[in-house]
Amino acid sequence: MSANAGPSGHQPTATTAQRDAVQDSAFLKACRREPVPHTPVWFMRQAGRSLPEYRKVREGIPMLESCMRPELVTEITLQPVRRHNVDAAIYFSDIVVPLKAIGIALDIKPGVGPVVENPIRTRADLAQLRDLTPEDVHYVTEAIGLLTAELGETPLIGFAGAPFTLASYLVEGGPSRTYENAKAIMYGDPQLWADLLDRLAEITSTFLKVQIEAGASAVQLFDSWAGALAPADYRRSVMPASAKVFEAVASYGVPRIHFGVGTGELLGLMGEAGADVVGVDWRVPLDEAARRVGPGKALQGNLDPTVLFATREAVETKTREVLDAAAGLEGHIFNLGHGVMPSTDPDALTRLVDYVHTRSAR
Ligand code: 1CP
Repeated sequence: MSANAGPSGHQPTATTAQRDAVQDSAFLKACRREPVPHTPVWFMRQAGRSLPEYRKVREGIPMLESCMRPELVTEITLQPVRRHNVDAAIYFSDIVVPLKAIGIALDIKPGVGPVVENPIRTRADLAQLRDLTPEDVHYVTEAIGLLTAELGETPLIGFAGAPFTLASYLVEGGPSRTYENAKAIMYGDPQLWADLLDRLAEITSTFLKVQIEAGASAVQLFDSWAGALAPADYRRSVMPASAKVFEAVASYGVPRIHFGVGTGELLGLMGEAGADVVGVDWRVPLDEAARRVGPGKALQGNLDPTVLFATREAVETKTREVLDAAAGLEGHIFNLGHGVMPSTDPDALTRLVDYVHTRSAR
């Protein structure tokens, strides 16, 4: 336990000195586009997946249940911080946790992903989407209290799924490559679509507020599958709901990161939606991404996650390419262009953090 676990069994919380140190961290400075001692680095999906110590503590515990156990969440979130020396932790949970918390019948199937029992396809189905209250996710507040005390000077990133990506699971009933049912509603019944995304924006806003109020010092909105949309459709049918989420948490003053895969054509709009930091996948070099996003935003990314399967020399060469492309940016947070792949060698990640830190030291 940390030194500041309360005297009489009170839940530990971060001290003022810890909170100041977090604000001074390279990660938050880069998000705010301030000078940094080195380029900060963390990895999407760094918790879980590739780590043997993760598989060990998860043994026999279903994914959604593990998200509801504060001590376990704390341990899993800390594992990559201990092992890799990353500059930020990401809260261990899943984008469908708030949907489960309001009573939607869904499960996360190993090797598949989220599966929804009664997909939402009609106006009557919208009744499944009641408002989320902080009490519905009390375990998140508890876990973040424990975590911020343990993390000390390392910032914690909270996250949520963006309305479109959540809708893709709810409408399709599970993972999809084409989103035909979701797009059928988007094109064919724009009012039902707008109402669905608006409900999801409310739920997502509350979920992020809970995490910020509990101590998360940045948030990331994952619109992982937005790259399936043409810019005009994104602007008309998706961006208003994501903008509503960013606006809902604006007053907290914590950096807001916006990420999607295959979003080269959407980068400008994803910044416009209200993000402070735009996440970029590996398809667009960061200097070009900066031109598309425009001034006033930091960028996060963007090493191809499969590069980690190549030789050490190749990893270093590709990492230098990312750092060089980012050299003129106002703020850069090094990350992969999408999540860590489960079969990645954890030592390759540790070496990568060290390489980015050394190479970018100023
Ligand atoms: O980043 C971290 O280390 C924290 C953990 C985390 C995050 C940020 C998990 C745990 N899920 C997520 C977000 C998430 N979940 C996203 C956005 C990020 C991304 O694009 O990678 C998405 C799209 C999901 C949905 C989801 N949950 C999938 C993808 C399915 C598909 O459509 O291809 C999967 C496989 C899950 C299950 C899941 N979530 C997390 C873990 C460790 C697992 C695997 C659990 C298991 O099978 O036991």
